[in-house]
Amino acid sequence: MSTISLPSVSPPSENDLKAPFLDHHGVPAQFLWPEEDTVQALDELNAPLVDLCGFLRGDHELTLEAAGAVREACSQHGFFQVVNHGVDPGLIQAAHDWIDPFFRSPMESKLRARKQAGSMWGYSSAHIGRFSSKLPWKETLSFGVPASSPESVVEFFESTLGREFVYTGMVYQNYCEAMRDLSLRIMELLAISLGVERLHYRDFFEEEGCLIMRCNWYPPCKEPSRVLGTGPHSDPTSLTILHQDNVGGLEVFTDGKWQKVRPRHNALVINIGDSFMALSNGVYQSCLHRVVVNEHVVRRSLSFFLCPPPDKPVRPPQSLLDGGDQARKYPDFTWSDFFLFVIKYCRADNGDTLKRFSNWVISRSSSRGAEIENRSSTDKAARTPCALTSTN
Ligand SMILES: O=C(O)CCC(=O)C(=O)O
Repeated sequence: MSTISLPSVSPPSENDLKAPFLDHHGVPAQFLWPEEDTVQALDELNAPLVDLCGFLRGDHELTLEAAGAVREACSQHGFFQVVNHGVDPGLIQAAHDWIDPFFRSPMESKLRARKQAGSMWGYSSAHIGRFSSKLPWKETLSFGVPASSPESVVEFFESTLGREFVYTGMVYQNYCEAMRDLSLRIMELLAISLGVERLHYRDFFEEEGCLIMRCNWYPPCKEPSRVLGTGPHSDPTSLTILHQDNVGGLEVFTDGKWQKVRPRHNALVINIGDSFMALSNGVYQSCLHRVVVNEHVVRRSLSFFLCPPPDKPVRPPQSLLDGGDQARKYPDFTWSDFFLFVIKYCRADNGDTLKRFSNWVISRSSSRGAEIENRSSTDKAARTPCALTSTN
């Protein structure tokens, strides 16, 4: 990917912009969550703040120290935060500031970028159209970044939102580039922490790994205790790098309860995703998290997802399989099949996505002999064990 040198321009100020979603009063029934899902978190998560400075400059002792902290956190809950990560704080701020005008623009403008049926890219409000209950109290803008054509980020903004968003596209191209570099370095640290050859995971992701970017916008809600901004889920992807603003709301489930993640402006949140859990043969946990909403102010976050190459088998390195293939926790699968499973047939916030997908792969291979080949949606819908229903 190539970094664009950005001219210095100020984003529109908050006063210049209107926020239609903010006019919401009462909560429509589709947004209400069962009581057991909205149990309040009381404690703050005591997760390590991993200082990457020594690792990034090649200091052996400090790298081992960081790897130790990562191992402990990832074995327990798959969550840690990094500081001194090398990403320009000005770029992170610009990514927040330049997406505000989009979310604050009138709904008709946002709908120009609406996700089309069958696509994951574009604007979505509360997954309406996809699900009809337990809707998340949020709006999102998502796009994919093919490693082979990073300039497609600018193209995406221009073609879906218009010429006035070209600069925003340039900011996001640079942001995704910085996140990609950092995610690959973190793959090295994860390998060290697992005792795997240092470049093993980096090499797996570097050439053809897919990148996904999602900007999250959580409007204030008059009844925050009955809704969720994002329901409990683990990310199906491999690694998430998230920056949350200072409002707070991200929570992680660990030690049998929900725990709050205190926002830290200079830190980036790292979540292990389901497909990395499979790549570590279950040694590392994918992070179960959710987002609660605020009664008074908008909350914003930026999620960057590193995903496996679409068609390479997702399988752990031999060094993590002491007991040979019997020690395998999950079957081989490809990211394209897992992704399809998640977006078409399954609600990630129904829990245990990787297990359900693995069971499906195993039952399919025993009955039909491995790989999913026919990609016609009707055929897939007939074969899947967790088809979308009206209650999803
Ligand atoms: O907004 C957040 O803090 C988390 C967002 C999230 O879980 C996601 O984008 O999958």
